[in-house]
Amino acid sequence: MSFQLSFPSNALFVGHKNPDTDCTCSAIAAANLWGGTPIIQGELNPETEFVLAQFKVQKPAFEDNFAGKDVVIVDHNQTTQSAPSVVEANILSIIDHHAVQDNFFFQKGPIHIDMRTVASCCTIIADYYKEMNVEISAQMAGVMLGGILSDTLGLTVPHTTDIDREIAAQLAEIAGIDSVEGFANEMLAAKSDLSKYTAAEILNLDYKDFIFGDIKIGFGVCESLLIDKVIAKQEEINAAMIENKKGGYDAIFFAYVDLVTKNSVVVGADDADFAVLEEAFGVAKGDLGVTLEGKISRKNDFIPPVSEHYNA
Ligand SMILES: [Mn+2]
Repeated sequence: MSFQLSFPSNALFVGHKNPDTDCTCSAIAAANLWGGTPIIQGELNPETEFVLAQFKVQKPAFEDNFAGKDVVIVDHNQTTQSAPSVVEANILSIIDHHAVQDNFFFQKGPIHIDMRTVASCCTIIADYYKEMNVEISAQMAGVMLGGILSDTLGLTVPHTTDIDREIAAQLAEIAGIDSVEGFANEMLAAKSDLSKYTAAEILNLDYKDFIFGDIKIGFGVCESLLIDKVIAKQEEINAAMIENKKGGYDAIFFAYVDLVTKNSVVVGADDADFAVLEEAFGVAKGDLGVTLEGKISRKNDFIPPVSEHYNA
């Protein structure tokens, strides 16, 4: 007899706050595989909406009360990325690909944890379908492909692994996507259309809280093919950052990520935040902020030096 992962049918598959395509599609595909309900903890971004519409997959239900509920956490492992009630949930499993740092979902008893060094949580979920010999429908292949292409920016980020590439190719075939690059570009275009959002919404669209000891920071990221249109709103975005900082934060950071050049400019809410950035990255502030060439990933490029700075 060998270990077989299974969950009760009332399990909630929960992605992180400020949902992105990878966490949403991981929750959908995992709930489809094991049975249960996919959950989002916020409004979907335009890229995720595009992917779900493309494969005619229903948007998951919103939920942020997890007290006493059976929960499978996907695409995050820190309490700071979930609603506060998650500490009262009965967490059954954590399936993720992020660094284990502070504020881990510690539990009283043993739980199933599967953390892999791949570039997308959807890669892990797709691998479970293969391991469990469950046929992947065209719809599920499409959403999982969407998650992988989102987190890897079309398989281009340096931390993309061969497993991500191999699984993406298999999913593309099942989903009937002839050109992975073409589909990835459509996703990037959908993600880059931020015309309907206010500056505060842009700041909070892909925004995560981090706690390093006594320090709490917020870190927003905006990835766009049309980053100049976002930079044009820098004054309003800065005002929104100052507003966020009043909510009990020690610092607020925001990265303007240019998907054309693959460079980023990271800004702080005020001079104190900029001083942290200059020290953490060893780069002097320019007109807009701290320019990081060839660095675009919050998980791999932005958070490690900031974490090191605060934990030093
Ligand atoms: Mn992810």
